[in-house]
Amino acid sequence: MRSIREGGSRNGGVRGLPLSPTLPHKAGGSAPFARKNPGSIMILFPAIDLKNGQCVRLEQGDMARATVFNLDPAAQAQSFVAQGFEYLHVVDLDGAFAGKPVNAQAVEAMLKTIRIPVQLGGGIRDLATVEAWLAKGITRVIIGTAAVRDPELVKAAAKKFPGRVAVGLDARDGKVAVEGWAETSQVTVLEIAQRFEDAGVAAIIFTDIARDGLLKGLNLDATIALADSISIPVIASGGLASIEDVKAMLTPRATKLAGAIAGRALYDGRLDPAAALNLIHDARRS
Ligand code: AMZ
Repeated sequence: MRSIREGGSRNGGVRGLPLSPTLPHKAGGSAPFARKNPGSIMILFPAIDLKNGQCVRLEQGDMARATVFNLDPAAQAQSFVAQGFEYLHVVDLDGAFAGKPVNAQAVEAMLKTIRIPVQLGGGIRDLATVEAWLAKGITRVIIGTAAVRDPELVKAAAKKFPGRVAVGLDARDGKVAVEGWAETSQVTVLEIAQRFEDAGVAAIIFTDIARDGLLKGLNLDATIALADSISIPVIASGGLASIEDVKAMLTPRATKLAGAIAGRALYDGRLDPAAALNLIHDARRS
């Protein structure tokens, strides 16, 4: 078990928009995609995964199956902003394997370039690293491995930085994978998620590893089942393939979900950002 180190208490600059996926939302409405949960809105997060300072997509989290999509992550981030996205999802893949930040330079370059909120995961395993990223302008940190191995870290961080700590739970055969998904733990997603019910965690980002990077469609059934079992907002990740996934996210059965992460579908051009964001904005207005 890792020890929790106390760092400085500087509170980082919050970049404009939503700290948590639960934003004020106009209640009511009867459009086909109306969301009945007045406490949440759907956010579509474009993903930037960093490997060797470059922007890549993996297949099922396998570093040997990486496609480089952009040599310049800051330019990629800027392009997502220009497309109208509101909140960026960034993973330091080398960091997730190393257990500490590795692509910090690329992340900092992104933070200097864009002004929308950024959530960042990968290698965030102690309080000092949480604090350092929040101080640098990351809006919300994502904790994966340490949520399994060192749950007290998540609790301490969420207490100290309310609304700014998310938990990343990545499932392989129902069990949570850790250390860059190189290891599979013996615990289920629900078991881990329940540990944090009262901890003030902003969101659970649930990834179905079997689908990740393979454009198989989101695993909405499992994601909704998780969201129905806990009160923490849940964000769906892994496999988002087309506008059909976005539509499904906006149907009444998915109202509890707080968002979805889009990766390869955006890079491959299979998901038109304007069409996706229009649907989401229409749903918010309804
Ligand atoms: O694709 C992978 N192999 C991978 C990945 N995308 N491994 C970890 N991660 C992401 C998780 C989470 O956002 O989805 O890294 C974050 C967790 O990192 P850590 O270091 O806290 O376990």
